[in-house]
This record gives sequence, C-alpha cells and structure tokens, in this order.
Amino acid sequence: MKRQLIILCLSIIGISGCNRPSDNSGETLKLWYDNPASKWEEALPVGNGRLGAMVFGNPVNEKLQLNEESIWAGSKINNNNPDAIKALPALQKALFESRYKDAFKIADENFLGTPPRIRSYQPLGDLLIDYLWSSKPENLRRELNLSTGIAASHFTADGKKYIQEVFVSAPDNVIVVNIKSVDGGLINASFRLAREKDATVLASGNTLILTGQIIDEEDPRAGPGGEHMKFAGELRLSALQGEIAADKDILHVKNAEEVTVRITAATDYNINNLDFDRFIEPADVCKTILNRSDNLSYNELKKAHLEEYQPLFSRVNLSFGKDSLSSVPTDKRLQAVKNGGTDNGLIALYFQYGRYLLMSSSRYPAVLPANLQGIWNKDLKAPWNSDFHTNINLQMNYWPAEVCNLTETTDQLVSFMEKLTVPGAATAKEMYGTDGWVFHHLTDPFGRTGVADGVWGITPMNGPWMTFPVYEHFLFTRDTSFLRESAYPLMKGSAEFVLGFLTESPDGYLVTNPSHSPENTFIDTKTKEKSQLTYAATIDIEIINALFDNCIEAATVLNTDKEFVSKLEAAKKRLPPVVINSKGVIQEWIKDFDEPEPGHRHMSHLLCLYPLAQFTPETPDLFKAAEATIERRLSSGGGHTGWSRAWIINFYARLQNGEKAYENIMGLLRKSTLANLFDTHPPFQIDGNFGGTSGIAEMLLQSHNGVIRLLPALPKEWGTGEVKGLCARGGFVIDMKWSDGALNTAKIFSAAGGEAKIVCGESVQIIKVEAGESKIISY
Ligand code: FUC
Repeated sequence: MKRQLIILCLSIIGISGCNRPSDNSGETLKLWYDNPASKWEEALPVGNGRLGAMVFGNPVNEKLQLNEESIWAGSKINNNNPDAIKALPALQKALFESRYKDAFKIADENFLGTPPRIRSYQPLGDLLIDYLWSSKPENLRRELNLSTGIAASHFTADGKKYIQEVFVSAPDNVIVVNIKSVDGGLINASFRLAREKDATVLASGNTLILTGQIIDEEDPRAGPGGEHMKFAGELRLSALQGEIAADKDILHVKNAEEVTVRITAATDYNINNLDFDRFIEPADVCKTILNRSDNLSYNELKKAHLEEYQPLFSRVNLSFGKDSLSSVPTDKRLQAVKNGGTDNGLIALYFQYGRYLLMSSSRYPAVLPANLQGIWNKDLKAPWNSDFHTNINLQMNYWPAEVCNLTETTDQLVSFMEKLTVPGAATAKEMYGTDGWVFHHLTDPFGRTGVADGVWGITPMNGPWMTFPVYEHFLFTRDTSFLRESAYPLMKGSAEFVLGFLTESPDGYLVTNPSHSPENTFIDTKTKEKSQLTYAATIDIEIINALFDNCIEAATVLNTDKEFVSKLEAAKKRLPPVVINSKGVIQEWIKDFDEPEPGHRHMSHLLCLYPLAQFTPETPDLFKAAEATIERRLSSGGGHTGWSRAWIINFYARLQNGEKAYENIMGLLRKSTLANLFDTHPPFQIDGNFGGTSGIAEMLLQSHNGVIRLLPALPKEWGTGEVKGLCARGGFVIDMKWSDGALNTAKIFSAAGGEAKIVCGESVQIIKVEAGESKIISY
C-alpha cells in the first residue's frame, strides 16, 4: 500500500445508525424483459414482508400470483417424542460404542417427531386481469425497478401507450396495481381472484372478497387433516371515469381512464401464542386494513410507499465501473453469462436484488421471517413445504442483513426465535431432560420443535446455531438494550440447554450425543456401512465454542452472570478439539471416517470459516485445511445446489481468495440462477440469493475479530469500483472507491463513536471516530 493520509471529516452527518442514504437511481437497478413471463420462474417478485406477489407482466392476460406470509396448512402440535428421554441413555451408549446400526434403530423408534412431518406454506391465490384490446399489444417492456420497488409493464395497445405498475406498500399494507394510459387510451378489463381449492370468491360493488379455509387430507406423518387455517383476501377497485360492474365473482371495468386496485389478505394465525385459536376473523382484518387507505389516490399510495421503501433500499450503492449492459434485457444478460461471458453489472444487480428480496420478504408489517422461498410460493405443497429450515437455510437468509445495511429485517427473525423458546423449552425438558430451549432442523409457524423428517433430523445444535444471527445484530449495532432484552436471554437459554445436554465421552471430553453433521453420512470403519448419527460431530463443537464465547462476551458487556460465565468457561475447556484429518482436511466427525459422498452439499464443519471466524490467517494450519476441505468438496462435485455454491463464495472471501470467490459467483449465476434472478436449488429456493449477496459484500468488506478489512478478496475482474453504505461490526458504515485493483479512499462513519482497526492489504491503522462523524482515509 502506498501513501496513506487520514483526513478528519468535520461534517457531522445528521443521520443516526448504520443508515446513511446514497444515490441509487438509474437503469442499472432494473431487471427488465421484452416478453411477458411464460412461467412463474420468469415473473417478478414484489413484497412488503407480509404480502407478496409474482407479477407476470402480460398485457393481455395478466396474472399476479399472491401470497400472505401466514397461510400455512397444519396446526399447533407438541411433536416431542415422549419415548426419547427414556431411550437417550441407550442411544448414547450405542454411539459411544460405535454400534451405529443399533443406534439408528433406537433413534428411529424413539426420537422421531410425533408426527415427524409438517405441512406446507400455501399461496393466497391469483389476481387475474383480462384486458380487452382490439389488437395485440406491442412494444412490451416489463421491469422491476429495485430503486422504487415497483414492477411496471409498458406497452402499446390500440395505438395508445399504457403503463401498469405494481408494488406492495408497507405503510398501507396492501398490494397496489395501477393501470393507465399516458396518451388518453381507455381501459376495458375484467378482474378476478382465484384459488385452486378451499376458497370462494364473491364480487359486489367495487370489491372482490375471497374467503377460505385450508382443508388438508389426513396424513398420519404430518398430523391431523381436516379444517386448518382460515384466510381471506379482499380487492377494492377504483376507476377514473368509466363503469365498474360486479358479476358473480368478476369485476368488469369499462372505458376507464385509470384503474387502481388494492388487495390485502389475512389469516386467523395468531403469532402471539403460536396457536390455532381462531379468534381472528380474517375477512374483518382485511376490511380494517383497506378502510384505512380508501380515500388515498394512487399517487398518495405510491408516495407513501416510496417514502418508506427508498430510504431503506438506497442505503447501499455498488458499482464496478459503468454498467454498459443495462440496456440489454436481464434474461439475455444472464444467458450471455451462462454462455461463458462476464458481466460485472449483472453481479452488482444480483447483489442489490438480494437486498431487495430480503426487504421484501422480511420487514414490518411481517411477523414471520423469510422462509425457504422468502414469501413467494405458488404451490399448495411447496418444495420442502417452503418451511423454516434451520440447518443452513434460515441462517443463510439473514447473512446479508447486517453487512448490507438492512438491520431491521432481522426483527421478524428475532421475534420468531423468541416465540420458539416456549415450545423449545418443552422439547428440551421432554426429550432431553434439560433446562433451556432447543429445536431441530426445521420448524413451521406453529412452532414445532421436536425432531422432523427422519433420523437425520436429530440435530439439537440447530437451536444454538440459530442464535448467531441474533448476536450478530448486537455486534453490528452495539444496541445494548437489544442485547439485554432479546439476544442475551435467547443465547443464555440456548447455552443452558447445551450445558445440560453435554455428556462425558469415553475419552473424557464433554460431547454432544446424539449428534449429526447436517444431512451427511459417513462410513462405519468396522462394518463399512453408511451411518448418520455419531457423537460430537465437528459442527457441534464449533457451534458450542461460538455460543459460549458469545454468551461470555455478552455477559461481560452486560456485567452479569459471573457464575454462569465460569460454568461456560469450564465446559469449553473440556470440549474436543477441531482437528485436521489424515487427508489434510478439517475432520467432519469425531473420528476420521471415510465419506460416501465427498462432494456433499453441506460443509458444516467449515462453519468456523464462515459465518464464524475461528479459522483465520492467525490459525494457519486450520485455515489451510479449511481451503483444502473446500477444494476436496468441489473436486468431488460439490457446490451443486444454489445455497451450497453461495456458501463457497463466502468461504473464499474469508480465505481472501478473490479469484476463487469470483469464480463461484459465476458458478452461481451460470448454474443456479433463473431468468428472474431467483436462486434455484433446483427448484427455486431463496437462500442462494441471500448467500450470494452476503458473499459479494464479504469480498469487499469484513469486520470480524476486531479488525475491519477493506477489499479483502477483490478479484482482478473488479479492478475499478465503488461501494457505499456497507456496515461493519461496531456500528461503522463504510464507503470505498478503488481503481486498478487498489483502494483509493475509504470513508468510515461511526454511529456510536469508537475506535477501529482498519486493514487494507499491508496497511494497518487505528482510527478514532466520534459518534455521528466520518473519517476519510486516502490510500
Ligand atoms: C437442507 C438441504 C437441502 C435443501 C433443504 C431445504 O436440508 O440439505 O439441500 O436445501 O434444506
């Protein structure tokens, strides 16, 4: 690094927190297409966290596939297997004695959830708009503008120019559709709400009301069928001039100059007791919501939406020089990349899209976190039920939340976790006889915390793992009241569970037993058979070390619980070490087993590389072995699911290997990205979008272990660029400009005031920034 100069920036920035706004306008923030979506995977998502829509942009038969976050089949069930606690000693003994077949049998017969399966997140239905034109519309451009959160279709019909705009307003809690002509054309169209099953629709006046109740079939593996959740959706239509006529379940509009539709939806789901108590009348909730915006014009609705949306979205800017391809339709850009091309502008767009998707699937007024598909799902039985998977997926959803300056999106996650501690405490007591709370590898909005799916679902360390995003929220914001009231109680409850669950192994360590390295299998050395359960899988040890460290650090900040801290410190000393095995890679299990699938998609034993930060250049052997572990996985066909590829980007960023990180971004775009830039597992699963976004951020900025690293993994393909508004732990916000692969300037803003150690290449400097001020470092 050349000359360094620190300039104190005297201007006090009058905006608090991690949130300085920046300029984000322009074509570079648009996904756009010159055809209507021919399938769901080409439609464009909009959402306010609670309500979502996939907009097809068809100027003749328009379709918006609609979602409301809480429409789920199923009901509240305590699925803790009562036999587990009795069978636990026998299971532990079998695993300590390497009798894996016996262990499987005991686990299978006694530990699986009662019932083991959950039911699916479901769509609300579709809004179908049939436009009547006398000739086929032309010149379609449909787009999603990330800087406004508006999906628009521009087209010409019968010689006039039309614009259809769709957005989901958080302040007014409605999906809004507006159609108008810019040069005097009229609108003739019919509007319908439809759902595949379990609902009826009635048109009256200017409204469509959809009411229903999920009737699911009996399935002993998933609990009782029958009448499940009630739901409702209401659409209110207003037209400028022209006529509106209701006919059974259709609204007809004739010769209108402009049409605005507002839709909302609700269920009888009650987050406050995670119960199925049916005290809420969904149709009444819809009415109350819609009444509030009845007198607002389209422009007023749009203004309120933009005032809420834009300050959040525009906090971060990213560019890698001029985006010369923004005039090319997004699907064609993606195809060119799939054909071997490069496109830094598309990478910047993908990054911002990840931020957009997180805001749109996890923000107030939502009460639930982003699920496997965020909030967008068309199926009554979605892939993996579109559930909350907690053995990598839900965690990954929130990886970009803090670094990408969307800290508020974690509210839904934290409050859901707080709710889960109640059934989770019953699971800890009933299954394992411990204090604290626990859940396993998936859950639903009714808070199932017993074991799901099969023996591989016996993963009690998934609860502790889920405390990490909660603690990260504190690390980034330094909000001590959040730490005191939310994060620490959650973490402490989790640590109490772990302390109670740990047991002594034959070689004198404190270990988890049973234990499982998520979804992977090993080969039993003696019998050569495949096995899933063991004791003390490496991921468990990594999770426990991190959880205990976090609790100790938090208790110190809060000046509390000295005795508890001593217990954690004592237990930590007795955990087995994380070791490098005979192949020179991080050992995944307590023993050096062979793997039937060396390219397995999960890389759980590398948690200490990312998102944790215990394998670092300061631990060179483990750091090198971590790299070898990834290489082994990749050379055996790994990284084949979207989220798995996305995780690898984050790993290489932490390994400070920009070229490899970039190579895997290209892999993500080439192999795991759909035309609408949704990640595909396959099929669509949103975690890869979020992991890809956090990976790009991690290449530009890292802030773990007390050091802020600028451009730690910049690939040569990103020689010139600029980023504004990324957040670093400690309450810092960072802007950077670089050219010819070298940093020119970095502006470091501090919300709360504090000292930071800033590292860029060989340059190390300690700076002090007053609260609300910035410092500029020139390189
Ligand atoms: C985990 C992964 C699968 C899938 C599922 C939803 O179990 O192993 O690949 O992503 O979650």
